[in-house]
Amino acid sequence: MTNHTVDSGATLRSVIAALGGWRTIELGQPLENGMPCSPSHPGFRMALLRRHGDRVNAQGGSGANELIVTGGHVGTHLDALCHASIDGHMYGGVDAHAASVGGAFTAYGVDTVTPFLCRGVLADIPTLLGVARLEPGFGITAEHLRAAFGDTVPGTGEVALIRTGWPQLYHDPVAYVGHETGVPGITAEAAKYLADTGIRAVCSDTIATDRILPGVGHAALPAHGVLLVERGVHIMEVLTFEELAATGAREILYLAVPLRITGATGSPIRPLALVPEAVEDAS
Ligand code: UVW
Repeated sequence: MTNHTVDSGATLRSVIAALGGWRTIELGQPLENGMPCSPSHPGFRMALLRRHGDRVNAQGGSGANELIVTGGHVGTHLDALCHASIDGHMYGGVDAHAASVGGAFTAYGVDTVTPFLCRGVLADIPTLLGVARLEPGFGITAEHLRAAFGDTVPGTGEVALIRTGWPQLYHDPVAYVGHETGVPGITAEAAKYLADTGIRAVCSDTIATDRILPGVGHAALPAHGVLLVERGVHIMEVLTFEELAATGAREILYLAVPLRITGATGSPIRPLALVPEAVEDAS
């Protein structure tokens, strides 16, 4: 064993020991039949194909397994840059049609997205405005974001977590999706402000990140165009920041990993926040 290996091991143990005093908070929603799903995407289904006892071996053992069917943008997920185009072009001017010939994107697919292990900063807009959750169709502006971040603006390679309080409606898929009734979200101007900070991703607790105006539906998503197509900033959706907000923590260690689905436009993720216990105690 070399000295380098010994030092690495010691460093690793001290990092792990330090994180041992930290609390892990789930930022994603469970995947289950009947959960909210955007009208633009196929839903999620899980069916047990084999139950215990369906096939039993000579030793009395049996295995159970399931079939899972899902869209890439269903539940808590990440949008790869190839998910959106404007006038036939994706981020960097790539021809969207040419990049998808063959049934999988050859540019900016979700398999090219490396894991997120970085600082995340929460913009808690309901707390800023003194409400439980934002109104349907409410537009979060750059001014709201500046006020919510204060002196903890996220920076290059980091992620911004935008809280609307909308997961309070997650049990009601029609209200949560808000196709007719609307959903709060960021404006295109707010998306430009976020991209200007240098962040790698915007994480939202709604199904579309963009605001959905009542009566307008999910057809127009201008912040998607700014982030994915013009600025190369990923989007993660259907997160929840309710538990995190209650701790009082505004800066976290953010962890999320998309699946390496070759040439896909999106992937389920399981995002986590790590916060020091001291922050939790302070809330
Ligand atoms: C919606 O806009 C509903 O989701 P996505 O951005 O993944 O298409």
